[in-house]
Amino acid sequence: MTRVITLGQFIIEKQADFPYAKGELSRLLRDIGIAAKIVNREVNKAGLMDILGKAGSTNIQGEQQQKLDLYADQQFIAALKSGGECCIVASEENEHIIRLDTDVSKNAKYIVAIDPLDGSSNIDVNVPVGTIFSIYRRKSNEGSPGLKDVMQKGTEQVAAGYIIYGSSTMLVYTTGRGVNGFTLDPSIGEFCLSHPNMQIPETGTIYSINEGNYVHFPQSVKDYIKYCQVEDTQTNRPYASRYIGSMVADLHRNLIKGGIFIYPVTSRAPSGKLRLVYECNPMAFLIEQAGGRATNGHQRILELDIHELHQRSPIFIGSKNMVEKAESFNLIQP
Ligand code: AHM
Ligand code: MG
Repeated sequence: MTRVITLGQFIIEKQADFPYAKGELSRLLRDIGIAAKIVNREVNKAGLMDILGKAGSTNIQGEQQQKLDLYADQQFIAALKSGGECCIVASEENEHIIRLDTDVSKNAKYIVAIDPLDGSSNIDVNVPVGTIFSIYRRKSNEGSPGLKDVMQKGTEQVAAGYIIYGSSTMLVYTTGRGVNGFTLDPSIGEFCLSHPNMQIPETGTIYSINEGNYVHFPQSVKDYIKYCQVEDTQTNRPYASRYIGSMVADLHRNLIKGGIFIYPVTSRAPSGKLRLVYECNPMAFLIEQAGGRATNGHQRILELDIHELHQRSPIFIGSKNMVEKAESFNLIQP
């Protein structure tokens, strides 16, 4: 009989990879897994519940929040607070960092950046949404931790991952030693290892970009799209165009099947749309760990300087060969 490995067991077993670790990171990942199950329960019920719909408030990005955004935000923050391993949470839904100053958490070693419910505009049409998380080690040993602890380059991440609330719910994460995926078995309420050592194909046949914005794209991006659409049997072109509009779902598919996901600068979004801290860095870390590549067109996402918490960046991410090809199109320097 095949042995089922739960997320909890896997985390404990992998702790041996970090000989000096005291288990804090493992507990932090476990806390995220627990909050994910609670959020999953609510997302699954979304069609049934009065909770569905706009909360009426507007987040820092000027976008209207849905009630489930707020719910997910609260659940993750509460889980991190009670877990005691995280001293600061930066959330896409909150303008400022949140200091967790309980007696245990204020001395904790880790910082968590989170997009609690990415793609939430898709909830009311039953399209997959996701949570994206990123974990950093606190830099300041003395005094209270602050913004500088959060604004570390993506290369400093110690772990990152996402949860996809889709036709099944999965948690996929990396601690810098490969990528592993776990599927939630609702009958036992556990995430079970289903996708060990995930590798993104070096090349693929899918390109994912919101082509509705075509007129707003720089010429270089238009040229790359044209390249994807031209017939060429050697490179399996034309590629298939697949765009869900939910970054986690689009990247999850491309991670498994091979492909490129692009959110470029546009004339309406001159810095791109996606946020470096909450979306680009964690996904870049994970995709690189799976053998892929992530750039802003010129520079590795993980090496970009962070000037402000909610900073945006263009992104070209996915199969290594496809991202390299896109970069050869003389993309606009952001
Ligand atoms: P959100 O964080 O407000 O949910 O926005 C992020 C989402 C991503 O999941 C997705 O890739 C992108 O926005 C889609 O944007 P667009 O509708 O402009 O294509
Ligand atoms: Mg988001």
